[in-house]
Amino acid sequence: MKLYHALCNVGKFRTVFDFGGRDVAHWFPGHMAKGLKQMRASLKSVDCIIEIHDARIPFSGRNPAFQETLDVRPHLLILNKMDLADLSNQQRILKKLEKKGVTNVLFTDCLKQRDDNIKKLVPMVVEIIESKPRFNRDENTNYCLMVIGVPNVGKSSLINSLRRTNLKKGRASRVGGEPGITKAVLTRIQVCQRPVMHLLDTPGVLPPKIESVETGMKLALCGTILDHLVGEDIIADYLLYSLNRLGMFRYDLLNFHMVSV
Ligand SMILES: Nc1nc2c(ncn2[C@@H]2O[C@H](COP(=O)(O)OP(=O)(O)OP(=O)(O)O)[C@@H](O)[C@H]2O)c(=O)[nH]1
Ligand SMILES: [Mg+2]
Repeated sequence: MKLYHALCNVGKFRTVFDFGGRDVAHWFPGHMAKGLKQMRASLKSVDCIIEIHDARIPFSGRNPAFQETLDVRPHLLILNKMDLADLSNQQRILKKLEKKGVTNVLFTDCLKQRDDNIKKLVPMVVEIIESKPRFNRDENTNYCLMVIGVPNVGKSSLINSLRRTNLKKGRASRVGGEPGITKAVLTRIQVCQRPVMHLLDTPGVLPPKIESVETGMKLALCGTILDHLVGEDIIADYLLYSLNRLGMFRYDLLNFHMVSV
């Protein structure tokens, strides 16, 4: 119904979105705390954290718990699904992230058969790790990385893409269109032979306290929260509101761009 009203009002676009006093608490299942605990327990053997986030929302919805609890290791931020994002102002995104202290950033498309940026990952990670002391693990020449991020951003796809690119090997981790495909911290999966590099896949973990309903809505639009928990109609209405606000009236192009958020 709301969507119908919004469509009838084209020309009088809303400047604010009415979230109707929604409470985001129930969008975030309790099992995610368990996932974070498992990650912390596996940290000892980890040389570098690879945090993946959706390139369409580079400034919203990253889990602050990752920074707080896992920040003891060097960090690389991957902005994945770049094929769905408007990256005409990539430099502005990088500058803004740098101001927030995020200096190691790589844009990727894990579905692409040959993504040049995926090829850059191993050398970039080696450089990041070697620029810091290796926590009593200097004698070990193998690298172990942990892949973290909110649900459905492509953590398992990245692992498969790295295996395809570096080892010419098939899938090792299950991928799916819905959040919550990976359920537990998995065993080590090899992704490179020279140097020997393993990754730990992890379940997606949403922030326990989301900063605002709007951020929650952006996360929902990117498929990180199951649609029915939020409500399909309000997600569609928020998408319409966002497209109108950005002056994008090709509603058939459901490839929304929210790079400034
Ligand atoms: N367009 C596009 N889709 C992608 C990309 N990477 C992954 N996907 C899709 O995103 C969905 C989620 O991918 P997964 O690899 O299962 O994501 P995940 O982060 O491991 O998800 P959870 O284990 O549920 O937390 C799948 O439908 C993938 O095919 C990408 O670069 N571009
Ligand atoms: Mg997964």
